[in-house]
Amino acid sequence: MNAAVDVFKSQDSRECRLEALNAWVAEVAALTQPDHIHWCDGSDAENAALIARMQADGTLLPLNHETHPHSWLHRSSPSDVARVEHLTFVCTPERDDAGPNNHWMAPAEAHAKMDALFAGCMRGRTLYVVPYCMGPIDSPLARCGVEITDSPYVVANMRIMTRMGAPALARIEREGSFVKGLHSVGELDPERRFIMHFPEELTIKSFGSGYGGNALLGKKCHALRIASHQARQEGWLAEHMLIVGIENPQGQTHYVAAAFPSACGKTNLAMLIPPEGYRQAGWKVWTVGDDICWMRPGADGRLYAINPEAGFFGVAPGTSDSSNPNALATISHHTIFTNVAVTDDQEPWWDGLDKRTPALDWQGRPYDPANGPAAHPNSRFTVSARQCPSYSPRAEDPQGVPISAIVFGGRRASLVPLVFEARDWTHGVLIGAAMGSETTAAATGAVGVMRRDPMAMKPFCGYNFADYFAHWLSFDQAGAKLPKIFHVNWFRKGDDGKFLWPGFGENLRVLEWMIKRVEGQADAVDTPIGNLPRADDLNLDGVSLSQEAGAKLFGFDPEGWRAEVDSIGAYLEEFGGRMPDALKEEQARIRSVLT
Ligand code: OXD
Ligand code: MN
Repeated sequence: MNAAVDVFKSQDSRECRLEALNAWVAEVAALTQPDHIHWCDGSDAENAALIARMQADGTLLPLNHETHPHSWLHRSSPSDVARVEHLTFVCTPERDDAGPNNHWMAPAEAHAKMDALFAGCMRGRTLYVVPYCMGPIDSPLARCGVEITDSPYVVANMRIMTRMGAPALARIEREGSFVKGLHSVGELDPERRFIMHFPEELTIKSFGSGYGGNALLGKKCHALRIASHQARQEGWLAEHMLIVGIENPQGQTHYVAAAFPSACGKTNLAMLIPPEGYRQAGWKVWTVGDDICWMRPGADGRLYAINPEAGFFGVAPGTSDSSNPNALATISHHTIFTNVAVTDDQEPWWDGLDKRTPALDWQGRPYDPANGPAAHPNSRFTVSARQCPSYSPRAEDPQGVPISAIVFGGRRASLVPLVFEARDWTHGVLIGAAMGSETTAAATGAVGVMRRDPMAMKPFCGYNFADYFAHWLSFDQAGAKLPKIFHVNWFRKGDDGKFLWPGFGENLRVLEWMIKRVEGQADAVDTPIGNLPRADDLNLDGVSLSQEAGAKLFGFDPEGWRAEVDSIGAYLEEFGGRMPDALKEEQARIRSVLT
C-alpha cells in the first residue's frame, strides 16, 4: 500500500465531536453512496497524497519544476469554465425574499431536484469532508462551514482558498454551528447542473460543475450569498470587494475596500505597484484581499474589515510583469493553474503574459490561433495569499482593518468620469446601487453588454436587492464614523476606442486624492452627480493626457447624465414598494438638479 492510500484509509472512519455534523455526513453518504469517506485534516501529507492521486489520474498535469516549482495545470471540461448565473438559485420560502435580482425556486422543490441528482452520484468515488473557516481562524468576524465534495481538485483548491482542516473542525466543534455545502461534479453535464442556496437553512447544494465559483463553496456560495443573508441578520456586510492598504510617506496606512464586477481588475488594484515617483517618495501598497470583504462596525464607530479568504483565485489572462508584477511573483510556485496554455517547456502561458507562442492551448490541442485564444479568457490561478510580496502584515488581524474609503467601479466606455465622491452615505449607497458595467468572461453568456451590477453583487447577493440597499442605509446611525464613498471608472474610452486612463499602478494617483479627501486635504468641484476633482487636484506628474482625455476623465456631461439618472430611476422601480424611499428620493433629488 503506498503512502497516498495510507493517508486516506487512516481517516476513513474518523468522526467529530459534533453530532449534527456526524449525522449530516452519514445522511449525505446514505444518499450519495461513496466508496470511501475521508475527513480532511488539511495536513501537508494529505495534500501530497491528493496531488499524487490527481497526477496519477491526469486531473493535474505537472508544470516545469524549475520555473514553477510545485505547480500544476488542470484542464476542465470545455463546457465547465465559468460561473453559471442562469443555473444559480436562491431558495427562500417566499419568492420576494430572493428578489428580482435572483433566480428563485421553492425550497422543497429545489431539495427534491437536487437530492435526485445526488442519489448514488458518489458510487466508485471518495466523499471528502472539508471543514473550513472563512477568515482568520481566531477572528470573531470569521465564520465556518463544511463542504462535502467528491472532487479532489476542489479539496486542493479549498485548502489554498480557506483555512481548511483540523483547526477549522476544532472551531466548528466548539461553536456547534456551520454552513453546510454539498457538492458533486456529477457527470459535468451542463444539462444536469444547478447551484442552489437555502439561506434560512445555511445550506448550499451544487451539482454538475467543478468550476471555482460553482464548486469551491466557501467562496461565492458561502462568503457572499449565504454570508450576505447572515450579515443582514447580524448587522454586518458581506461584500464583493478587495481590501488594500495605502501607506503614505509619513507611515500612515488607510485601508480602502473596492467593489468591481468580476474580471474588472480587483486583483490588480489589490496588488498595485506605485509609480516610480511615488515609490521614491515612500508610498507603499499592502494587499489584504482581492475579492471578498466582510465588514462590521467596531466600538469606535468605524467599519472594520477582514478578508474571509486565504488565497487568490485570479484571472490569468492579462496578468504580466507590467500589469501586475506582484501577482506574477505570487504565482511563481505552489500554484494550481486552470485552463491556461503551456509552452513547449511546460511553463504556464496566457494571452498578455509575454511574446512567446504556446505549444498547447487550454484544451491541450496544438496551439492554432484559428481556435481562439490560447488560454481560456476565464483561466485562473489558485494560490495562497501568503505568497504575495505585498501581503499586508495586518491581513491576518482577527479584529480586521479600519476602512477609510469604499470605492465602487464599473467598466464604462462612455459617460462616467474617472472618479467622483458621494456627498454623504445615502448618496454613496445610491451610487453603489446604480453601478453599471459591461459583462466579462467570468460568467457564461454575452461579453461586453452593459448591465446594472449594484455594488458588484448582482450575481452574489443572497436576498432581495431592495432589502440589501435598506441594510446598507441602516449603517448611517448616530455615532457611526462611516467611510467616504467614491466611484471610479478606469475603463473610459476615447473616440478612437482606446482607453483614456493608463490604469494599473497609476490608479494610485486617484487613491491618493481619495485619501486626501478623507483627511480634508484635497479639493473637488460640487456637481449634481457628486464631488469631482479637477485634473490639477490629482498628482499627474509624469502622466500625459490628451485634451480629450482631460475633458472626458474630469468632466461631466449633463445630457448624458440625465438619461443615466432616468435609467437608474427605472431600475429602482423594478423593485416596487420594497425599494427604500430614501434611495428613490436621492435619485429624484439628483434628477431635479440635473437641468
Ligand atoms: C470570481 C468572480 O471568481 O467574481 O471572483 O467570478
Ligand atoms: Mn469575484
